[in-house]
Amino acid sequence: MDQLPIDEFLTDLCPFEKQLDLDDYLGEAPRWCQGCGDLGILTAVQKLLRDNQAEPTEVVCVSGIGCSSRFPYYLKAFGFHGIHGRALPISTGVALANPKLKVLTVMGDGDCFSIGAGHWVHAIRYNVNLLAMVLDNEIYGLTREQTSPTTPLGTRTRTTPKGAFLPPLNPLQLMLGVSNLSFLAQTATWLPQHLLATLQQAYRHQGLAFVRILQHCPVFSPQAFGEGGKDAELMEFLYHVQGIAIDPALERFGGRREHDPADLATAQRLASEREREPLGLLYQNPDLPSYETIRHAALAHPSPAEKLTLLNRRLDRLAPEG
Ligand SMILES: Cc1ncc(C[n+]2csc(CCOP(=O)(O)OP(=O)(O)O)c2C)c(N)n1
Ligand code: SF4
Repeated sequence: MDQLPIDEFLTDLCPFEKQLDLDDYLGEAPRWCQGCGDLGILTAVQKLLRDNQAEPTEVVCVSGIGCSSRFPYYLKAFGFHGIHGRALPISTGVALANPKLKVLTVMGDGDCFSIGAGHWVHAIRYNVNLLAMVLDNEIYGLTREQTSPTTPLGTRTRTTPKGAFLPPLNPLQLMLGVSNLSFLAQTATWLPQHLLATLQQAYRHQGLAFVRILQHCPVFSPQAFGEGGKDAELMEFLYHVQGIAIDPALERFGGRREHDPADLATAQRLASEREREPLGLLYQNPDLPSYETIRHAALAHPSPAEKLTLLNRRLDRLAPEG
């Protein structure tokens, strides 16, 4: 009798024991520019899925339009390369249609904070189960260097050759003012360990976990964020037992400040100061129910009085007219 090779025999015995590794999440070869921070984010997301042993068939990556929005091609999972500014409503639909899927939303700063701003605010309020990432390079990359909502005042771009006229939007401050915010963190592409640790915490969160990732774009905004983290004076790591762990090796990239992520008022103050970019978990409320939880609870468990009303309505339909 032929013998099964040992690997096949073990897989037959326990089909769910196969360990997923990084290769299982590799999609097409990325076509981002050399040195683009998006490459590091892709690696971090692949490690995140590997560490959580997420089946690629149970992950959906949804994006808008932009350099950053090419993400779904490069990640092996289900993908939806959507419409500029519309990644969040598409993601909301996916998450509500099948709550078992892990939904990863990828947007650029123009995508989310400009054309998608209305969706951005309401997605936060709805608190659907999503991991939403904004890859913020302070410029429109794909369309080659137009001013975005986060472009600093005075920056020369193709749309403002004499320098941006308006002070930039402060996305952290805005989000910390939206009712029902449940998770907000900030990290950066030149800090791979911090980036992965932040995504891990966001992945575990129930509700909308929003992560703004300061993204180095060496082509159109090389000067942004102190030339991609070179100026440690501009950055400050937030630490707390409930927050994101900080490797001591990171200290040369910025200062440190203790911050309790349950403290909304201090998070709002930190976000508005703007002297230094806070890196870490700004705010988390694990007790806020997600929209799915609220809706499914309402549908699945009508109260006795609601059941009686529903029953009476059905019986009324059967009653003869007149
Ligand atoms: C409705 C619509 N308006 C405008 C565009 C043109 N457009 C495509 S990408 C983009 C901006 C991309 O910048 P950002 O969102 O910051 O992403 P990045 O390319 O920097 O990753 C614009 C204006 C479009 N595709 N669709
Ligand atoms: S233009 Fe900038 S954001 Fe776009 S791929 Fe190149 S480096 Fe990345």
